[in-house]
Amino acid sequence: ADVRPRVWVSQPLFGDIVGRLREHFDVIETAAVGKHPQDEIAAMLASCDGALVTLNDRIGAAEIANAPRLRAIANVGVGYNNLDVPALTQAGIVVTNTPDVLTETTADFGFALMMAAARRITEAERWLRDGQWKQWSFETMLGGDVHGTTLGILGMGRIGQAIACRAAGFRMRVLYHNRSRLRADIEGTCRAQYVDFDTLLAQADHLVLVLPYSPAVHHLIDATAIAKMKPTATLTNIARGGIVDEDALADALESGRLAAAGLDVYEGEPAIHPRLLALRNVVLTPHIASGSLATRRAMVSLAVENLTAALGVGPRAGDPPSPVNAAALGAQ
Ligand code: 8YV
Repeated sequence: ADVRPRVWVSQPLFGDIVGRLREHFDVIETAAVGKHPQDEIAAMLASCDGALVTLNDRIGAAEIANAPRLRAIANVGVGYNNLDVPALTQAGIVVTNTPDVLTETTADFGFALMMAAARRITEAERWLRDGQWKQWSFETMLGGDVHGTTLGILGMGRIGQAIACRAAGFRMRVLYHNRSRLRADIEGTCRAQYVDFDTLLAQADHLVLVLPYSPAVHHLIDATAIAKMKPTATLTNIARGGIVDEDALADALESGRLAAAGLDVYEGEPAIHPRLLALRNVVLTPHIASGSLATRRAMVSLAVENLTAALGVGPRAGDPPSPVNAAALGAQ
């Protein structure tokens, strides 16, 4: 008798969407939310043909060493730095991610975080809730402007471009830096101008990080980079925490070398750098930039579609909508 392929879902996701997997697969859902010990991940993968994972799950050569049946890993998220893609490709395992469906929602949030940092929205609310608003005064919680200033976007992919489009409505000048320059027509649509990294740092009133994480960009925003920024500038990070040297950022925010920051991602998340926690001029959110209900559902839905197709069943058998390593796909 045919043995149904088995897939692992590494944490509870939307049950009605994940349930679609049961049409083709035996599904093992881990009930615990959060990071699993690496040996537990390896043990799960050992008996599975596919897995639906999140940024909590780090998977590389060690975790797949005893997983002979494993053919596909669908990451719920556009960023996949939790996965060692070269090692998985080597093993012929298809990796997929969830681009596009989260672009606009994530851009909304990046813009909101930048505005909250510039206009001190959460700091002001905290002050009010603390009962410190005794009387209206002209000089309460003065912030920096957003409209008419220069927005710097580091990483001009889909989300960066969506942020640039929003900036047009605020009559901002948009500068960007990216591994490669955009095509002229796309630059025109985004009304964004390409500059080198140092110029971006020097001219941005609000710098937003939206680049994918790789070891090459680890602590790209360090003390040296921050020293090139305007002391009135804000820094917003909706990419990955490891891009920013949090000690250097805390130094700059404490000393007034930088006006404010908006952070949705952290190097050791969910742990937060204690010096950042203690500062007033930083807005801190728990990695929720893609977190509208509709978008998170669309992400899981796309991941389910990817996993099903990558495992060779369903309407798109063999043709997952968003593969990361097309080479592994061809090899199957
Ligand atoms: C996800 C993200 O919530 O897409 C990404 O890269 O960081 C977030 O949208 C996260 O990846 C879930 O796994």
